[in-house]
Amino acid sequence: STMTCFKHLSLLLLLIFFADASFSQGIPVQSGRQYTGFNDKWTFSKYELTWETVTLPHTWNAKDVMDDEPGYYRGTGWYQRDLKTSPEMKGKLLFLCFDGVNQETEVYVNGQLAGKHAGGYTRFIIPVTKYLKFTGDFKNEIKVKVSNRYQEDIAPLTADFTFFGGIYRKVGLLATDPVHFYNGDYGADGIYISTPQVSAESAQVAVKSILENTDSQSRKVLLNTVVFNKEGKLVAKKTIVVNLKGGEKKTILMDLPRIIKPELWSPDSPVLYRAVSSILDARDSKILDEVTNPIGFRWFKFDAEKGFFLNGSAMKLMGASRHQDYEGLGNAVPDALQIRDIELLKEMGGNFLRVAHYPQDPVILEACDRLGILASVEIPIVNAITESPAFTENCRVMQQEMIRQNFNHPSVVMWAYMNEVLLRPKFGDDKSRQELYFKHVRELAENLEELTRHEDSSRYTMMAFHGDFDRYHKVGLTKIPMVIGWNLYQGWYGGSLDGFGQFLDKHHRELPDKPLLITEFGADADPRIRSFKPIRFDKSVEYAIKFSQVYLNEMLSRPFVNGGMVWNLADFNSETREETMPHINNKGLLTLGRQPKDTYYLYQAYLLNQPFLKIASKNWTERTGIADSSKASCTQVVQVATNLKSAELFLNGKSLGVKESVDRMCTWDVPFRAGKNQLRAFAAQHAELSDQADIDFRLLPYIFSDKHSFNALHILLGAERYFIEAEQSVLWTPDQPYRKGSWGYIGGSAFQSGNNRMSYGSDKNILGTPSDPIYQTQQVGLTAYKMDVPDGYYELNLYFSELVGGPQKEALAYNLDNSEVKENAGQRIFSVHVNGAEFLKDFNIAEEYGRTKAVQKMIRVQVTKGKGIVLDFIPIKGKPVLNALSLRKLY
Ligand code: GCB
Repeated sequence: STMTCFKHLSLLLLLIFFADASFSQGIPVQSGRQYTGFNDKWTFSKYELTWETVTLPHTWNAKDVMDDEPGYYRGTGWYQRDLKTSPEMKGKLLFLCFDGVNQETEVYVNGQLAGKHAGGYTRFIIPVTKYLKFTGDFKNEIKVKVSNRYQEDIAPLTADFTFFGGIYRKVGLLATDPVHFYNGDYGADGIYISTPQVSAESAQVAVKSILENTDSQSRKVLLNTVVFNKEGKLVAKKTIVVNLKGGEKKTILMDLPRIIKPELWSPDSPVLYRAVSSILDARDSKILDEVTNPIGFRWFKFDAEKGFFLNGSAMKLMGASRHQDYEGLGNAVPDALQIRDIELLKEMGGNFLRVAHYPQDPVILEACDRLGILASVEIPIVNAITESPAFTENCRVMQQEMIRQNFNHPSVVMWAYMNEVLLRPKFGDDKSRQELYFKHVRELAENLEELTRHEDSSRYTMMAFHGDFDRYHKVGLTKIPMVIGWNLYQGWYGGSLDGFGQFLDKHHRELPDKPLLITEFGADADPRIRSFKPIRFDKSVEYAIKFSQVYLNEMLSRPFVNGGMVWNLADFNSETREETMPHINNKGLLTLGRQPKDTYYLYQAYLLNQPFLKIASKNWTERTGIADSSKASCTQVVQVATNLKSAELFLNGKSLGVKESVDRMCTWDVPFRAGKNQLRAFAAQHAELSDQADIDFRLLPYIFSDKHSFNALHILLGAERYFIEAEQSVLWTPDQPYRKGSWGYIGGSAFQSGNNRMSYGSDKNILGTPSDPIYQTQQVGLTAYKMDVPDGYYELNLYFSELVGGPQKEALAYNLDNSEVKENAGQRIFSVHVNGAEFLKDFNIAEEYGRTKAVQKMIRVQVTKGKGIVLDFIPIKGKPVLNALSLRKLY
């Protein structure tokens, strides 16, 4: 009826009214500066067809990096939002401030291009006033075009991390008066604070301020800088009168009165002062603009012989590098989670953050200032450069953005600009062309070095090199930066663990005047993989522990090593990686979702000053293993990480003895029983320190006729590693050669990839499963598999994957050993018989399923007359294989 129709109409109008009203709630106008969030009510579209509502930060790749397939969307995305003005806003200057957009941006206001930006990791500010309407419906359309495509003139060109696209950091709307601190200076806020002289007795503060008057009339203003101490007490103040002509921009340098006995800033006591800069109208003292910055009083020095000094005392810089992404979120990570990372670094005992490989969200350095973490920041020139004026110019702009935007952070002690730039030098097959390339790399380095020293003479410069000492030296790069950072992986990508200490000594011998930092070192640890025979590249947590102990010992014992940053604080996305966890680099001490691995506890034991004790493998709560012969228990190693001399471990209330710590670990052989096992660790001298873990142990029978309950077997063939499928609560055990009364393979050998120095089993991405390690190892050429199980009814699953051939893997740039991968992807055909009956006939995995695919075959088996289960593998072409096996007793 007309009545209901009218009702609907009014409801609709009401809705429109509310929707509209909420747009204008935006910016209440007041004098001076106002900075408000501009993150809600955006819509996003990839192809401008359908639009979805999004709140910033946002990335369009959060989901498509989580799939099994290689690649992710690298192209254009559009963002759109209304900006409602009001009559009172007229006369104000409005700016859109983007904290970070990856990586090319164009900002349109009411259809007109208002500004552009290149580079995904720095802040930029777009003035929008002149494109806005302050009449009519006051409605303005903001449209932002973003692209994360490959662009040869914008760094990074390639890197071991994923280039998530989108407006992935926050956006703010800045409103200022016509007289204001200039914000057209590379995204900075126009105020640069330095402390040219600091001691425990006194400190000097120098402030450079850039003021701008966009009015046509000249204005007389007061420029005021006030410094407050941490209690909020005024400790220094200076005011000068400034005359600004119409349209004038002026740079003012001022020295503040000396501050007597400043409280110094340090990791142990990160005391911050607060500098408030304001511009006041000289007539009525009305505040026209006001900006607050932190000050930390500290001085520091890097030394090639004695290491790093802060405020006159030696201090080894120990910490981590950090990437900015997070599980499920890509690079669009809320502030709280980012700040948490810095807290986790602090809780680990770290005092240094390498912000790598690019400047990160402003909250990161703010947190470093507050928590007392020293930092280096770098622009993302990674692996390679483009020899073009545009690339050089973009690098220079990024470097200036980085320095000016972060100039006032007391945490920052160095600026860096190239990471492993000679990792895979271009033109390897044309030596003279390559020489020219090297010359261009050197010139770019010199260019950025000079720029950096000119921009900021109070800090050090740094480049990070990979372990090819001679290459960097020959090209002339070792001379350029003030500090060299080495990224070293001896005992991981190549060489052996001793190589690390030898390398340190080589640098010390050959570059005795150049301070060095270890900017990277680390080994992958997939927390699902465990081993009691850890070896390089098995991805076990245990190998990473061993690796870390060696590296930490070597660095801590050499005073000339200024510091070391583990690679990496947390696991991170790297699309081109295809290892046990495809598309993820597992070198983090924390997982992608920031769960601590054992290595994190080890670092705590090395770095914390206060007494520390933790059961290192406390997160390995579901264990399995084969009973010690004729016993009702299985003995496995448990380690306790501690910085104390010794610790005592109890199993179900019974002491397993006091053990001395070796390399910050105490080690016990623990006889686990089936079911719950309670571990408690104590420190003799520190009764208050203890740790506890409840381990659920699934005991596998030594021989099936033992009385231990046996429900299921999950066996990885060709492997020495354990694999935990936590969601399914399935625990995989390494295989054994067949033993009478038990189980095991007969014949064959473990799979070795053509590229075996780089992988454990295969490092190919197995498609169709999140549990790649089940398929990445295999027994090749086995003739049989026997299980002497008791009579009963069983379900048997065989797991296969053709590991040879398959999609050509992009050579991993970090594989410094990578000998050409030559694979003989010939035919493989075999049959499998189960207790004499044909199960798989002429089985050709590659043909039926494709290569590197997860294949699972099930058969139910009746076992009678004590015959157990016998699988016969009958070769037809090539060698038979089996990757994994599981057996479940039904009845
Ligand atoms: C490096 C790179 C870093 C990689 C790391 C690795 O040397 O600088 O970007 O992620 O090695 O894990 O291989």
